[in-house]
Amino acid sequence: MMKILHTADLHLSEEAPGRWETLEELVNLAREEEVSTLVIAGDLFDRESAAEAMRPRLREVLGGGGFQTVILPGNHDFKAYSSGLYFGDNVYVIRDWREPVRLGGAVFWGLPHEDISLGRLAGRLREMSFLMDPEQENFLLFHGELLDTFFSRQDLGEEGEQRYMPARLSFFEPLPAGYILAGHFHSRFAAWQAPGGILFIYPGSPVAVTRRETGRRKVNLVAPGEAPREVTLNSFHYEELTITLDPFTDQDPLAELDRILSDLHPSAGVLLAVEGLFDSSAAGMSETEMATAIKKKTAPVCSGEPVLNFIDVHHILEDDLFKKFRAGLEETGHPPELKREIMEMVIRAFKGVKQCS
Ligand SMILES: [Mn+2]
Repeated sequence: MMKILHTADLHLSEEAPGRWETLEELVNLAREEEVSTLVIAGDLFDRESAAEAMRPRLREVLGGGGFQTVILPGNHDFKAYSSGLYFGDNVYVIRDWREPVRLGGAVFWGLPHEDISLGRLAGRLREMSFLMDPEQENFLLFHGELLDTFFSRQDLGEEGEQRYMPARLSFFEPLPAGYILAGHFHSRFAAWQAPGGILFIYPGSPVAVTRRETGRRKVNLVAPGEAPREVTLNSFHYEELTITLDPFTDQDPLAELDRILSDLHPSAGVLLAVEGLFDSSAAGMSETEMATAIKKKTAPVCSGEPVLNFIDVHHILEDDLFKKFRAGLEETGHPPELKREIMEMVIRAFKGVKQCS
């Protein structure tokens, strides 16, 4: 079997230079791993105009790689391939489901963009199974929604409410193919065994396109005699980070923030939220000063403004009635965690009373 690097949903766009860098990272990886084929299972471009602008550079990057590239048109970029444009030497576009790309010993089939219903797709795959030679090494490139496994629309990119090429795992059963190399599902690397033993793999987007694409991005490496392997990339991705301030510990919230930020991957775009309770007297800074300090510290790594939900409760902590209650609570034999939970509850109750009065 040949060695294949499989990705999808790069959504190349002139406005997002990080995605082009990711293409270069993928090409370098393909070279290092000495793969024979790079498979791009749909949505290489965010839209047609990106293909128009980037095609010359693309020819250079893909053409000089020492491997072949097979591209499947997806729902975002199918128009870019309609007029026989030249994408480079060793770059093949699947334009018809009846006409596979044959490279070395492998046969790459695909379902290019089409508005097709669930029922018609099942029939189409059955027809395709008759065209495939079981003696050959068949791969199917698929860009669409796998209905059995979708947890939410959030797992796609920016797709609105429309279903794109919906399929069920059982539809692939008749195909004499080893792998379905898929795209359209952005959120993460995911693989399933379809009935009949065929492996269906979504590599997830190799670079974050929407804020829902959190965590390091992956690409799929299919090598002879091995299970498909997810390889982690260094590309741009979002990281959700929630910090809960706690007025009952001695830790300095800003030092804690420094520690967390230093552990982040350099390509992460942080989606930060700060919540919890805060004692401005102990910290020696007001709520506004704390908010400003957090914003300043996180500005270089944050994608957008942080969500700041923390509140200063120093006036409650210094209230005589609260102090009395706290002393009483300390004397109970409750475990520390329960004590804290009770204390927080009481602070929130005090806050309510103060706000009403
Ligand atoms: Mn798509």
